[in-house]
Amino acid sequence: MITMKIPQLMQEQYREAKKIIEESQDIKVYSHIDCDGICSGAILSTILDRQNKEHEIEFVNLDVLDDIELDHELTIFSDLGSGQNITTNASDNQKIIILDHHPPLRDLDFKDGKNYTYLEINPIHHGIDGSYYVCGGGLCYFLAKEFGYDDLSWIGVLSAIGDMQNTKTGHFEGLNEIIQQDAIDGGYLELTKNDLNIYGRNTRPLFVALSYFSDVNLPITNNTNETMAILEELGIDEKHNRKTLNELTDEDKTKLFKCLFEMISKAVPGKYIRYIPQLIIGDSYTFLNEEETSFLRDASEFSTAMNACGRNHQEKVAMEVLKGDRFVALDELEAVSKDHKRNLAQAIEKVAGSDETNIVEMENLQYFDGDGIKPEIVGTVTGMILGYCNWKKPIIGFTQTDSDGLKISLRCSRLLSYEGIHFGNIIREISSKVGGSGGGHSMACGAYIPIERKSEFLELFNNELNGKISN
Ligand SMILES: [Mn+2]
Repeated sequence: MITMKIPQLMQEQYREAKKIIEESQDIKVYSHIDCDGICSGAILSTILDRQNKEHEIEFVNLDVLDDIELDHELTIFSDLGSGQNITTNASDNQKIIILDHHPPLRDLDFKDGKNYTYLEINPIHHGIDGSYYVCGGGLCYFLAKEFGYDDLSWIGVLSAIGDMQNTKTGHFEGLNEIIQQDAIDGGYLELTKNDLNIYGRNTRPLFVALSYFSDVNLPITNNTNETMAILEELGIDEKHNRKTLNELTDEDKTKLFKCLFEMISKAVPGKYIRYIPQLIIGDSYTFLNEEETSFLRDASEFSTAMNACGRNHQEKVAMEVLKGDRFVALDELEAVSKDHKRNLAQAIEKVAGSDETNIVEMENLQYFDGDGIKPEIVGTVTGMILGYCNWKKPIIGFTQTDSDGLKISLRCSRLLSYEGIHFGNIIREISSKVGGSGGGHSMACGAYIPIERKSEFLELFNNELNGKISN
């Protein structure tokens, strides 16, 4: 049941945004480089196409936005802008629209004495949580809906998956529920409640998919011999037909659930047992307009491909796929994803492949030096390294940026975040103490700091976690 509605004031903002767009000719869109930002850009671009509006889209990192020059009649910022000083160079008669779900710098009634149009749509201004209730793509979808383009709802769903809006409960809440319902009603989305939640349901053989389980170190983690043995034992894939999760009957799924539940119960301290169902059960999302065996069919896999493009500066390829190109752009997307996977595998091999361990364990955390790993992929690599180390502690990856700074990525088992540790907040605090900046989600976050303050950062971080990590 849908319990949240778009607040009236926010709805009025959408009407205003529609009017501003209709009255503008020369339009520029800035959007973020991740899945959410790419979905946002694709929705906006589709609206503008359908309205016959000339427009330019640029996918950017947050750091290029501060004091940005505005060269167009209307500049739209999506999935970013609320937290950056984008108004510094705004001149009279220019127009700005922001659709962002990150903490805003400016109030709802922001005015700076100049005479330009400023419209910021941010759920936080309306008391709506921007981490779990709506993200950038969702905000853009509601604008599309204002124009009557409900058919873009599925992209709103994809953005929310990419933004991990459902991680706390395994399903969508708040305004995300409205988007999900629109996509179901339109026939674009099939929602399977409380499905087995294992990544790669359409494209990975189950014995491979299971081996990537890394929230807890299990006998099956990174061990396909073990996963094959288990599937055989359960009678799910006795002949090694390389079944995918999607091909399993409900009965088989129940068997597998029980098996995983038991296995995890044996591996975790008692206090975590109540969180186990959340680790393996969640709603799954199928895009009905995609081919059955395509990696675009499952929302999680689709979002991975979007992120792969972002990490490799191919956001436009991703956007064209979202806008409907299933030929040229889709081929390019597959090539980007393939390259991306190879780069990740090489990086993992470098960190976790050899006998000598590159992972250094401190009292409350562990880290590795990812020298040579591109800053764009160090986060993904860090997440994958989790399967090779102590899951009870967060893992931190370091790599150097082009500008001689240090990029930090942190990942941890979802169990740590279910227990209430918010690493995004902790990393924001600690990185600012050493002259950097950071933030993010409770279990996936990052920061940039000056390179010479690395050991200080580690020391402070380790101390901050005293009493919070069980050894
Ligand atoms: Mn976002």
